[in-house]
Order: sequence, then C-alpha cells, then structure tokens
Amino acid sequence: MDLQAFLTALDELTKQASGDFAAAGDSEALEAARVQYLGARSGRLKDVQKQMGALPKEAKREGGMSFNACKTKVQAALEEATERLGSGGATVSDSAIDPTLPGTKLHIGRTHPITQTIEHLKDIMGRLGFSVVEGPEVEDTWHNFIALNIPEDHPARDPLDNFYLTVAGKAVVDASASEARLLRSQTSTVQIRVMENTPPPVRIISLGRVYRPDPPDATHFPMFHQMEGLWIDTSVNMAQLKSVLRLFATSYLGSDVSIRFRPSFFPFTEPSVEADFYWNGSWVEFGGAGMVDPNVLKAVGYDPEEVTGFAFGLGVERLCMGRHNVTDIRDLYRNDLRFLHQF
Ligand code: FA5
Repeated sequence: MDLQAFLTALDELTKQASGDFAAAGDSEALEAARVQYLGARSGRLKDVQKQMGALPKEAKREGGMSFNACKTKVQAALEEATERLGSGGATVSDSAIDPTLPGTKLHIGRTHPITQTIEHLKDIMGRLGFSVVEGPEVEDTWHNFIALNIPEDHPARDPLDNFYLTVAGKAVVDASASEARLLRSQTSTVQIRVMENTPPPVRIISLGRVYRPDPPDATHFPMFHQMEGLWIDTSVNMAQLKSVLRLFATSYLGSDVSIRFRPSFFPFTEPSVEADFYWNGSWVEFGGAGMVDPNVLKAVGYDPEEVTGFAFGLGVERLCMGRHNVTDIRDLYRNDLRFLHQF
C-alpha cells in the first residue's frame, strides 16, 4: 500500500466517524458507532492500523503520525457526542440561548373559568345531596317544550327565538312538527329525561350548554351554560327550595350573600319565581325556579297526588361573573390569554 492511499483512508475514516458520532440520537446508537470505529478487536481504526505494516519503510514515520492524529480526532468526536447526550441531547447555540439569564416563566395550560365554575358548582351541590346527570344538546320538541307544558302557540317556541336544525338536509319550517330538532334553549329538558327514566324520589343537577339567538351584550351570549336542579319527593316544598338556594349561594359567593324570590312565570313551574342574590351592593338575577307544575309530573308519568318537587335553572356565566367580578360576559369567550390566565 502506498502512503497516499493510506492517508486518504485515514481522512475518510475521520470524516465518517465524526459524522456518525454527531448523528447518534441516543447513547445506544453512540455505543454502536464507538464499537464500529474504536472497537478493540474489529474496529475500523484497528483495521487501518494493521495496514500500516504494508507501508514502504520510508513512509512508516509519516503514516504513524497521521494515524495518531486521526485517532485523536475520532476520540475527540466521541467525547463531544458523549457530552451532548449526557446533557439530554440538547445542543445550546450560543446565539440563541444565554444560559446565564434568569428563566422565563412557563405558561402552563389550565381549565377555562367556566369549566372551573362547573366543577365548583358540582362540588357544592354534591355536598347538598344532588347527583350529576347529563343531557343532549340537540333536542326534540317533546323534551324542550311539550313535556314542559309549553303549548304550540307559546312565543318561546318561535323559530326566531330558537336554533332549529335542518333534519335530513331540510330546514324544518314548522316548529311544531314532531320531527323538528333544535339546540336546547334551556337545561330544563334534562328534568324530563330524568323523570321519564327514574321513579321518584329524584335529586339531581345538570350542567351544560344552552343556545338562544340573544344578541351578545355585557350579560347575554347566544351560547351559555345553565345549572338545572330538580328535587322530587313525597312532600318537597317552596321553603326547601329557598333553603337549598340560600345554602348554595352562601357556599359559592360568601356568607354575606342574601337571596330573594320575585314572583315570575314559567310554564313548567307553579308558583314560579326569579331568584336574585344580593351581591356587591345590588340585587342580581341568577335564574328561575319554582314548584314543578302538575302537568309536567303527569307528562312524565308521575302522580301529582303522590309527589311534589321543585326545580331551578341558574345561569353559570352569571355565577362565575359574580364570584370573580367579571363585568362583561363576552370576556369569557374572547379567548384572550391575558384574561384567561387570571383564573
Ligand atoms: C330558564 O331558562 C328556565 N328554564 C329556568 C327554570 C328552571 C325556571 C327550572 C324554573 C324551573 P331563564 O330564561 O330566565 O329561565 O334563564 C335562566 C338564567 O339563565 C337567567 O336568569 C340568566 O342567569 C341566564 N341566562 C338567560 N339568558 C342568557 C344569555 N343569553 N346569556 C347568559 N345567561 C343567560
């Protein structure tokens, strides 16, 4: 073998070894590359070293020195790769990262304030003995209206006040048609679904989204959440309704919160009230409530002579806003991280 061919082989080996060490993604790959190039018995460096014996006598000195230089470079490349993998595989580019600067605070994801509120409300109501049930957001007219004692000509069924859906590709123009489907406008639908499938007594809450074509303003949004409550038993009365809502309000908003009932009307409760909480110096409406109308009890197959009950439906956004002093409901849905990071 002549000296030139030997030096070319050394150059080649240095390049390949450095490239393979730098490309090793983990310590296993690096060890395999080390054995390939620096293995004591069959490493490629060893093979090249053996070829030195075939060099002409006058070329042996230069060949030996070049071999040592090659070995040093290969070992240095191995050390560099070992160090890199030892630090978790990360490479620090001087221009991109200054490791002497203080760390940047990481923004860790968190649940949305409405999700946090829902979890909190479930927790409070759970301690008051209410279990949580779910209901669908796409409803039929039986559960959203008819069983809730909302007759066909009631303005609450108007297509302008609801999100009716197209069924089998066709818009349902007749809102009274039994095949009509809509995004539920209230969680009271879940009362019906539960009573249809459960014999009394019943003590449940249901939290979820409802939809109304209300123009957005500081206190209204077209999609919002309600917490429905229902307690049916042999002798449930209005005083218990007020006690439960008072206990709920003081647990959620604070012990200094008062509650008042204003007479109101809902087709599915009789008598019906609006529930207001005294909060931050003024009365705020949080929802509607009342004693379940006997017509509703009959619609689900209960006997109004045997059971009575109360129901309530509270606005979850309004509760969240009250507790956290949020003055505009739209802030909850702008997805502005500066706002959301406060929760
Ligand atoms: C109802 O939806 C009745 N289903 C409540 C009820 C349940 C009464 C059971 C009796 C028995 P109302 O339409 O008032 O009632 O809505 C209840 C609450 O939802 C309101 O007090 C308010 O807090 C909230 N709410 C209503 N519309 C909106 C809206 N567009 N944006 C945000 N919150 C709203």
